[in-house]
Amino acid sequence: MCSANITIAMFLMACFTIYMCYNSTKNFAETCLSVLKMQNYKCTKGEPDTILLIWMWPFGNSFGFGPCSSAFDIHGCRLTDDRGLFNQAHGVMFHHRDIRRDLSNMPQLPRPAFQKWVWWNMESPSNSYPLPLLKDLFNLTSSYRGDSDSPVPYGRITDTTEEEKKYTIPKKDKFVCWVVSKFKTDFKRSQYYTELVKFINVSAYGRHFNNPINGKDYSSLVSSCKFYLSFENSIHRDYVTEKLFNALALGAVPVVLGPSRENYELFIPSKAFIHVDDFPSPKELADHLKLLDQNEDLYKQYFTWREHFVSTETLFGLEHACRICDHIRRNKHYKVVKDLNSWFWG
Ligand SMILES: *[C@@H]1O[C@H](CO)[C@@H](O)[C@H](O)[C@H]1NC(C)=O
Ligand SMILES: *[C@@H]1O[C@H](CO)[C@@H](O)[C@H](O)[C@H]1NC(C)=O
Ligand SMILES: CC(=O)N[C@H]1CO[C@H](CO)[C@@H](O)[C@@H]1O
Repeated sequence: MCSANITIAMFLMACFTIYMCYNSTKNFAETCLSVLKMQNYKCTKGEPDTILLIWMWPFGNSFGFGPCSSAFDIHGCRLTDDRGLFNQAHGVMFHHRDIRRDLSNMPQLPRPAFQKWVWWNMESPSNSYPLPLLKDLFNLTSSYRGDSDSPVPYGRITDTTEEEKKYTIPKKDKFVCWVVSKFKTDFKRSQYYTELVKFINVSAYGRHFNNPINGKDYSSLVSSCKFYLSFENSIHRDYVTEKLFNALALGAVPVVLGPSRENYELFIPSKAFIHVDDFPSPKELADHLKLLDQNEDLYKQYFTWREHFVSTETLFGLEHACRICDHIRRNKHYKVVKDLNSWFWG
């Protein structure tokens, strides 16, 4: 919806003013026409909303359609899961992990020429599988990858408000913590952890350690740790998940294992985290953590970024839908994703 009402009101006032103030021989309508010419104003009623159809809910879970306008300042988007709107939809979103191998749950109707199909995936290549039939099907991509048409990282570092600048590091009664659900011995993170605990004690939680932690205790637990092992389950470019952004938001210094330090620095300030690759071996990392544990001033340096920024988590689902809808609205040109599989899994 454009600000059409305000524009029309201003337009009529301009007509009226000119009509009254100048001894014009023209009638009111003619005066208006000349104002239109003067303004070169296209009197459109406002562009119709861009319709984005969510063909399948991610993992079957509805995330609820909040308005894109209040959450992301994105206007002119209408999100729907009503398949009856297929022929009108400007974009249709398909969640990769919910697509059947034989595509039997994809639309069987002919696709309108203007419609763009969006491939949507937040899982890493290791946690999702390429489907051969998806090769030349999509027009746009929505994922955590920075080179997606509509990239949505798992979290963001944003400016603080004046209120948020007053920050105190939460009280600590734990040294290094880790919460993990999947502990597979072939995961790099499991191997690193096994070495690390030879040199330091880690407070470990989760199913694998028979020490489950429920959702509501998670935040206070992480806040009470000096360091948090933000270890990714698989190593891929830009695959930097909520394990990192949560630790930053909750005031534990993240020790990361994932893509390169350089890659992390595209997302968060270089001095906000410790990378396992900063050290030749787990022993040296352990020594550094022990040093920081003893030296409050050194430890505090990992929080200087916090004077200027905060860490915020992505609203899974809604943010993807709103951002891709906005992208479709702004980019009307023809576009195809040539070889999805070699781009994402190659
Ligand atoms: C872990 O903590 C226990 C009890 O405080 C201590 O005896 C042990 O030496 C610690 N282990 C390491 C590797 O620091
Ligand atoms: C979208 O991609 C498909 C498959 O590559 C293509 O046939 C179609 O014309 C494209 N549509 C638009 C609007 O770009
Ligand atoms: C401002 C304006 O339009 N003035 C016009 C008023 O009417 C006389 C006579 O028709 C014109 O000569 C002026 O230009």
